[in-house]
Amino acid sequence: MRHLITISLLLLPFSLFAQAPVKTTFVSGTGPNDDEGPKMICDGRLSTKWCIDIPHQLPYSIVLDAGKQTSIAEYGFATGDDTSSYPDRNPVTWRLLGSNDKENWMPVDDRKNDRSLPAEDFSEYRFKPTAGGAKDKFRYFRFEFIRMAGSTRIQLSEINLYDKPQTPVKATFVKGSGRHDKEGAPMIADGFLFTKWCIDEPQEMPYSIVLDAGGQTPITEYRFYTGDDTHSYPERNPVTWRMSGSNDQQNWTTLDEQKNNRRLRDENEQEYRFKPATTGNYRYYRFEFLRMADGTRLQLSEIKLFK
Ligand SMILES: [Ca+2]
Repeated sequence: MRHLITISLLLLPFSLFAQAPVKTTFVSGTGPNDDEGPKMICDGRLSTKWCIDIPHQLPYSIVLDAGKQTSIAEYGFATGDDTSSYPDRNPVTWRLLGSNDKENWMPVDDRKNDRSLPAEDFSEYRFKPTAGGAKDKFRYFRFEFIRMAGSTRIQLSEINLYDKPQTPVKATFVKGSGRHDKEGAPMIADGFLFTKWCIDEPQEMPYSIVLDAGGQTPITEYRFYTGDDTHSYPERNPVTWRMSGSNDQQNWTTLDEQKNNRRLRDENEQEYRFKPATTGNYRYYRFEFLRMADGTRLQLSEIKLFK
């Protein structure tokens, strides 16, 4: 119980700072209106989900009403309550269309075989639309889900529309493990994906990096970017790490812990997004890498923080 109270107190700043989605109402969607029906996709609760498997009705659709004409900077899919057990229900191919009359639809985004959604429960992942109508204003938005990762069953707990993009935090390098040579720790926050931090110094493990957010800033998302040659030199991605926050660089509070997380693939300069389990008002952020896919060699090209 005490643990629960601590967690909810830590989560409190999140609700104050996290960006609110555009208020949408449900118009129509594929599937029966039961307790795992399409209406669950925009009821504002992660604890309810849309979960259907009706192959003859593919592509599955969801139509949302934004209430007024709005351009969408990003949209977010939130995974279900048991996606870690059933990751094959994540959509991989879909379209987003916009309309002002529900008859004429313009393409807003188009994704083919996009495997960004993590095999994690209650995790929101955002997409930036890039199709022809991405910058146009629409009142109605229709999602068409064409293919899922492993089956015809889809599940998502929420779809959120955002009129502003998530805000990156300008973080500067403070210190890190290893020599500060051309593949040294400072390369993790120089803004370039073609420069990387690459280290294999087992005696210095866990490897750590400290970033300065410039002022007390609650972080709601962090992103790892794989190296420029991770495909040729696989198994250097981290699998076990810890993120902590501090205001004096001496007292650190753990914000996120990942154990044996194999989400990072052996591909070059790929982005992976993580939501810390908790957030707080900290200026300094430390990442400690305890284990890599194949032992002790780590490489990452960037770490970015978002508020
Ligand atoms: Ca870099």
